[in-house]
Amino acid sequence: MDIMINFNSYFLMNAEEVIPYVKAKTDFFDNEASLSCDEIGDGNLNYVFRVRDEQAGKSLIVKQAGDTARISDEFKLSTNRIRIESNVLRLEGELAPGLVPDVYLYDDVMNCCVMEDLSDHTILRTALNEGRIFPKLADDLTTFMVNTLLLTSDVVMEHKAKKALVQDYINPELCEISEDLVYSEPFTDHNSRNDLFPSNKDWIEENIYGDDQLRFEAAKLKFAFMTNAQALVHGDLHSGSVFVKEDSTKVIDPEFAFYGPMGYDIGNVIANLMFAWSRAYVTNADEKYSEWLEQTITDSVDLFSEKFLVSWKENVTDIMAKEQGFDRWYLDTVLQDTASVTGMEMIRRIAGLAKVKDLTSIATEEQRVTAERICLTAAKQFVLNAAEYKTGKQFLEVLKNSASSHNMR
Ligand code: SR1
Ligand code: MG
Repeated sequence: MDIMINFNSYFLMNAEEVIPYVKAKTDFFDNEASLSCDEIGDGNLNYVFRVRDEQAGKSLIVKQAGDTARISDEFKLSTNRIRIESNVLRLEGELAPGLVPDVYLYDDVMNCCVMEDLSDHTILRTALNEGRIFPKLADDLTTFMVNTLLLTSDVVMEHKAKKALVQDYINPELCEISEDLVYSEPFTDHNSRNDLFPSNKDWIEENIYGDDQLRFEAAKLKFAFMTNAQALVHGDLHSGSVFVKEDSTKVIDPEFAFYGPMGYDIGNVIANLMFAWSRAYVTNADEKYSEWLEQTITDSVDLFSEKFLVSWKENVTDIMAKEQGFDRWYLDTVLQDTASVTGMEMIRRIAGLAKVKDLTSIATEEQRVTAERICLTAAKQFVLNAAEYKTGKQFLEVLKNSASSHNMR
């Protein structure tokens, strides 16, 4: 029996309450449908419910934001992030059709986004940890990134319209999380929140906290992240923010979106593929899978560059951006940022608070120690020599050279 609730003022819902909510706020299901609901969220910030009408074979997702992060009450967060997520998903759906879920409703009272259920897809990180191959992944992700990044930048958009978007997507609290967790704490542990694998603690203290040059580069990158309002970035494009199935890729969770450096998204994609590769390397995964991962890493860089230059020709409007050679110069700066962020993301997921299962679920201590050191050694190269890496092959070489230097085979 449905419970009677008024949804005119905000409260955090449980699964039972989500059913009448969906009936009151959408006409997605038949009035008489018998619905079931489960909380399925495993992210760090929000509550995610799947509502199903089993008989009709229909389902949708309700995502609700609380005013603290799910991972810890320490993070006080405005529920404005769900507005950002809903609106950015809609915009990304226009710029990159078919590559994000459909949004059915944004509710600014209950701070909910009601959207398409993608339960026929799997979270990319889970699928990668199972050694599964997705032939379209690099193609889809590079299309998503070129379209959402270049088309929201000053070189394409009318400048006042772009500035209006910058204003619309000011996202101070979620940016602060990245400023702290990506750009500060992994180098200083000043908040004592870093969670180091005990067998790598001394190594990290010596090679990360103890590397003055690395810390100096990280400081420069922090302020570039905070001030370079280049494009509307997704802001958290790791492999937990991508749903996949054989012939489909969907990018989800753009609640960290803001105007920042394009390389922030591309670097996140590359770093998270590199976690998967490192896991595959130390666990002696199937060769076909490792080869596909290597191809996906190189393609993610090279297809991005190719598509970026094609889209530039078709879409750039700014008069000075049309100067000869400016496209390649601009792309090179994006690739440099990509290398830096690849390194920063790899460092923060090992030396910081928020971890990735690719590494934490490695079963043996020796394999995990090695995988973490492979990533960290490569990461330092990316941060310290970011301007050197312009092709997918060069990106991959850094990782493979690092693996050879920590050879455990
Ligand atoms: C407190 S949130 C921790 C991390 O989870 C999100 O997905 C972001 O990556 C953030 O840094
Ligand atoms: Mg997320």
